[in-house]
Amino acid sequence: MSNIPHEPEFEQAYKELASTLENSTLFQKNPEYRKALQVASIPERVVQFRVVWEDDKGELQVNRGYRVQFNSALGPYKGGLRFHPSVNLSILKFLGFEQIFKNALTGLNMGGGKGGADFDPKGKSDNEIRRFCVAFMTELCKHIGADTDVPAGDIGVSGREVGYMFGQYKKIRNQWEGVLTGKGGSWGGSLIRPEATGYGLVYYVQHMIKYASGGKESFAGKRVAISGSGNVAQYAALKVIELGGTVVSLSDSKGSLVLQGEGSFTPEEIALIAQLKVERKQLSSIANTDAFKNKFKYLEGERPWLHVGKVDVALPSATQNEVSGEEAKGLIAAGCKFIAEGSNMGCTQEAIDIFEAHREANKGGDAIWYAPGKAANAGGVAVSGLEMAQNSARLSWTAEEVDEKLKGIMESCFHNGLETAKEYVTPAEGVLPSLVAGSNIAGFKKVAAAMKEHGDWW
Ligand code: NDP
Ligand code: 8G0
Repeated sequence: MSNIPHEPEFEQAYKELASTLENSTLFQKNPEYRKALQVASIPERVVQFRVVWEDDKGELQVNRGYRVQFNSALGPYKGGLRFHPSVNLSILKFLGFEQIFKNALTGLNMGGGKGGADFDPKGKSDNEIRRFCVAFMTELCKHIGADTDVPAGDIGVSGREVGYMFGQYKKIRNQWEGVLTGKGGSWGGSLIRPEATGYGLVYYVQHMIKYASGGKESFAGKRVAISGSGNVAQYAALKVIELGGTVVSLSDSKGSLVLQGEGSFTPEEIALIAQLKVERKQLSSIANTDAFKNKFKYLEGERPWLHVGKVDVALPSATQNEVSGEEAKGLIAAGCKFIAEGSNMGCTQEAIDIFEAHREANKGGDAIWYAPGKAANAGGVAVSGLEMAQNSARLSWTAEEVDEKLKGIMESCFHNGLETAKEYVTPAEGVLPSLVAGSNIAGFKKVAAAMKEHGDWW
């Protein structure tokens, strides 16, 4: 690429994908795909706008709003909206870029996009959040639609915000349509959508464990370190517990809660944390209560990875670049065998390189296996795709039906990555296939082929 503006997160995501394609036989077999990558790395369209709203004191506030419409080869642009003070074009471009290939891996007809605003929901009243959502959608509604671009939540945007935005879309466009996913259950939302990313992540890791152990092991008895305490982390933790595993950590942007001694986070403790997060509070506010202080250590300003003791599985589920190279080494030293990203780009490139090297270094003993977010966390957007399908058909499936479809999609995400890696990266004897390379190649090939048939490149 030439003349790239300074977009560190986007460059990181681009290089991670491009390097795995370069190091495979893909470009030898299909040299013309280099052109496709060049074209696909520029968004089809980026919408940027101002969002002016009034705070509770009656004062004017202004934020930056965005929607990156990255690729529509496989379907309408699809991807979440993030409200966080760190939001900028580099972050949304990296998220939109990842989304293209992730959505391809789900096997559903969705293109890739991402949006959001540099608005900080923390410290805002419910009324301020509602006014912000209304102001944000007043502009965004001109650029989206059920067959054009279908946003959803992400960090800082939950069902409550999706509701306010849906209402404003409907008022202005005078159309009730499946323009957003993650809607409320009584007005078009799919059952299992709130659970889908966390559950899907654990379903995916079940396949990793089963494959790596030759069918002998499962989550039962495994110690699992999780970061984050939002939507993805909460439901990943609940599913791990349901499957007989032990959850030893959760965290937020201010610090980590780490289990001391035996036991696990319980569903009741996770429910308490979920309520806290609805109120936009920090884990620090419960760390010193009787219910938590004897069982968990609160580590202010720390991520959990170097404090969790012996673990088998690590599930980064908070935000990008939340596992450093040092932390990757620490996790390996602590016995961690499976790392799967609930968050997007949860691992730094240094961490990925270390995990991937150990996949090859440990030929004789237990290998370490890393799953990238674009495969492991695809369950969320997959169920969003199922929500779109239900809205179009004007019907709703039961929780069991959606959960079964989610399990099937996660299984095929896993096997697609695995088999594609075997096909395009010659594996050394006894070495686990690279799920990063396989997932990137599988997602990219599908998108590149559709783009070619549309005349997007030739
Ligand atoms: P939530 O807003 O529900 O939770 C985010 C969690 O991560 C909170 O615990 C938050 O802490 C923490 N966090 C956010 N930003 C930072 C930061 N800069 N540093 C440290 N901690 C941070 O978001 P989700 O659970 O929905 O999203 C988590 C990750 O999963 C994101 O990377 C998202 O893109 C990804 N993802 C989400 C999907 C979904 O369906 N929701 C689907 C696929 C991926 P605090 O409470 O202190 O802000
Ligand atoms: O449902 C969605 O479109 C969605 C929402 C939040 C995150 C993601 C993702 O895949 O990263 C998708």
